[in-house]
Amino acid sequence: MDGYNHQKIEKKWQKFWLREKIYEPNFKKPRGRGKFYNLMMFPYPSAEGMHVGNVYAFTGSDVYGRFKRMQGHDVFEPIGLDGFGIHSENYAIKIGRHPAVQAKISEKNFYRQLQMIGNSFSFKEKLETYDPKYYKWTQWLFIKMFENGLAYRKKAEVNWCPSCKTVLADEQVINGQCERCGSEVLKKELEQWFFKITKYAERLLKGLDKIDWSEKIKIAQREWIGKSFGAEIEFPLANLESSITVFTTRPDTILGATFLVLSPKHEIISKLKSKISNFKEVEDYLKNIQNDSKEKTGIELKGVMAINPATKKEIPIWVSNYVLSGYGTGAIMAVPAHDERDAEFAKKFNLPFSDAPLSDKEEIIKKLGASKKVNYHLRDWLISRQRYWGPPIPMIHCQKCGWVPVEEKDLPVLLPKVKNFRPTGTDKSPLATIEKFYKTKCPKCKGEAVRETDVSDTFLDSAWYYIGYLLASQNWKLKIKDKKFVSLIKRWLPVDMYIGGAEHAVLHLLYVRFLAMALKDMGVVHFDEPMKKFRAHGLIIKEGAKMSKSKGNIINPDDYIKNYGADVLRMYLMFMGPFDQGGDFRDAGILGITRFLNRVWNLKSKVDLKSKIKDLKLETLVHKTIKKVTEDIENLRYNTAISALMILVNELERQEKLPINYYVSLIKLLAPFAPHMTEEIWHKMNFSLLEKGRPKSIHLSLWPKYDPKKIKEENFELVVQINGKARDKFLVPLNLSQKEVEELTIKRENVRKYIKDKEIKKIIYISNKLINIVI
Ligand code: ANZ
Ligand code: ZN
Repeated sequence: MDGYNHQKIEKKWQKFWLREKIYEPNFKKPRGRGKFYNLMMFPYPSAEGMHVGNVYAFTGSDVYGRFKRMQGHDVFEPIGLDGFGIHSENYAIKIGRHPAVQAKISEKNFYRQLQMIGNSFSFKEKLETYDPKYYKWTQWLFIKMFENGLAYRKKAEVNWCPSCKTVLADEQVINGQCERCGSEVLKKELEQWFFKITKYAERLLKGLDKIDWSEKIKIAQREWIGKSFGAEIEFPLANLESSITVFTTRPDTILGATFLVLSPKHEIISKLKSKISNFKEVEDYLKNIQNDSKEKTGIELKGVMAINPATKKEIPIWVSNYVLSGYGTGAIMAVPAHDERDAEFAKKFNLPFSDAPLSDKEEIIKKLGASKKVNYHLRDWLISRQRYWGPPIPMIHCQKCGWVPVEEKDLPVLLPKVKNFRPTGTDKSPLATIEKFYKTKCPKCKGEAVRETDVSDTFLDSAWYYIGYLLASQNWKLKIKDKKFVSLIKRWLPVDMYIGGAEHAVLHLLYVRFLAMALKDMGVVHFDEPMKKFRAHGLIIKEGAKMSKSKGNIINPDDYIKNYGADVLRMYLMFMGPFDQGGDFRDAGILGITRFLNRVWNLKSKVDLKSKIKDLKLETLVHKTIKKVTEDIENLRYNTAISALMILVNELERQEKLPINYYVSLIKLLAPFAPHMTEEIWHKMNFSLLEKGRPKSIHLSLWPKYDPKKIKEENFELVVQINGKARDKFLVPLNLSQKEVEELTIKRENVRKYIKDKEIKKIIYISNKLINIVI
């Protein structure tokens, strides 16, 4: 570009924005049209630095934030690092550097890159989850959860990743594999800390109806919560006083229930010990059971029978690994004729099928005296991790007083810097080997006590960081419960727009909602839903292939920014496709964007202050472009917004002289995508003189408005006749197909009330004029 040195110019404006605090909101009194909290999922700082996928997500979020700012909102767009956790720690282990040392190195690199991409971040409020100032509050939250009965310990069969050497929450096991490292996850029986997310199952489900979130995320959460309606039915045991209760969603199939199946953990098994004739074999089976085995195994409890309460017939009782202990009652009635899993099991063990008819659902429940029952698949959130790189769980165990939380004045419980930070592979974290750390006094009785040595799940760090940024805005001087802070929360939360990856659907995005609900019940926040709007972004591939180190096709954003500039990279990324769908990164596309920005830059030489040309066609195009870009950005259709700008530039280039306001509109519409170049033009051309308040930055100037009168309507008034009588008329875009016009017409209430359920015999359409429906 003529006289455009992107390396120099981009740096210059980045410094200017910081120095002039262009992107720092007024926390006390939001300006203009009020606050707009524009949040993007913060990255975990991998050592390789920022991935182009991060740049893509962050740019997409930033375009929206810049747009809102120019629409007059006081935008808060913070950034930080989700630096605690297994991922960062695994990398540190791999290269043999202490995670705390590595964190500082990655941090520096990340902030350098985050600076380079030219986002309108409020850098003053940045935070890192491994900063004691931050995790003090992560620990405080844990204690609040404990005090409110939402954190508890239980012994349970939990997921164990043999490679990460720690337990994992259910959400962190994807198709039986560790979400972090991909290893096959095993089961282990351990006593651990859990958060009672199940208490909020119904609220988490209901809340989905009132938030504006990507539909796929809502679907995933609904499925994960897994509400099902059914009944608990009692099956008496033959010749015994006891019974087995099953949970079924199909009580209507009960006539076909030919046997019962218990989970291997079912307590009745040991209670029936003296009645079970093959108890020794049963015990052997239970001992050797492979929980992670995909194959259905099982054994019959011989010597005992259950009675089907509907048929009164005696049916056998089996134990099998396909019945889960944590769901329903841990016992099922097997209906091989209607249930595939039961059928598979029945075939394998030669158990009877029955072709009995279905019963009436409601009636059978009444007749059997069974109770209706709602179940959720959601399990409590396993919070403990047997790892080093996380916030120590702030609990103390005392022989006399049991579990006692650390006192608030003693927070944070600092993570000690230890040489041997590697996971031990036992069910204890490395902190359990450090006497100086775990030996302590009981806060209650002052007697000898020991600290919890596990750390908490990284997902707890990220479940409240949107509040953390507000703590950072007050230099960490306020406490969460301070009146002043509570009013800051009221002023700035919930988050208005949240953008991030869909892979977090039932992880972070579920936890963050749960924690907000818990905090609301504790009186800390005033909302149930922390993010009013969430949009998932798409993913980027390179020349048709997934990016990976082994393929050597990783895109390093640094190189592109250096060679082409952040503006070009940003704009290219946004132009690749609809933001929610990602796209295919091709170098050839980069050159197209470079040329385009070049043309915008060169156009400024045609700007004429005195130009009086009145070109109606051009004026219409400018107004239409404003309308289109405005609507497209609002809906994250950045690619089509950019296309519209390209069309406008083509037209503007044809002019000999350019009216100044057309050019100003163009660069304003372009500003969210190419923030540096447009800022340079804004200053070079002194455009601030044209605007009230003389904004110091194009990014504080006002978004262009279009005049609806100047956009010639491309509609016509369609006359609707029914059996030849005019019954309705409405505006329809010109040149639709007959089918499209028919569809619009049939939907009209005015039309429907005539048609009702009568058959349509014929439709006659006179293009761009009239439609006649014959009934
Ligand atoms: C008889 C039946 C007949 C069933 C039929 C289904 C279909 P949801 O809640 O939708 O996942 N079930 C109940 N508890 C179970 C457990 N602990 N482990 C494994 N399976 C269990 O499905 C509930 C259904 O899953 C229940 O309804 C039960 O099988 C089974 F044609 O009962 B059904
Ligand atoms: Zn004590």
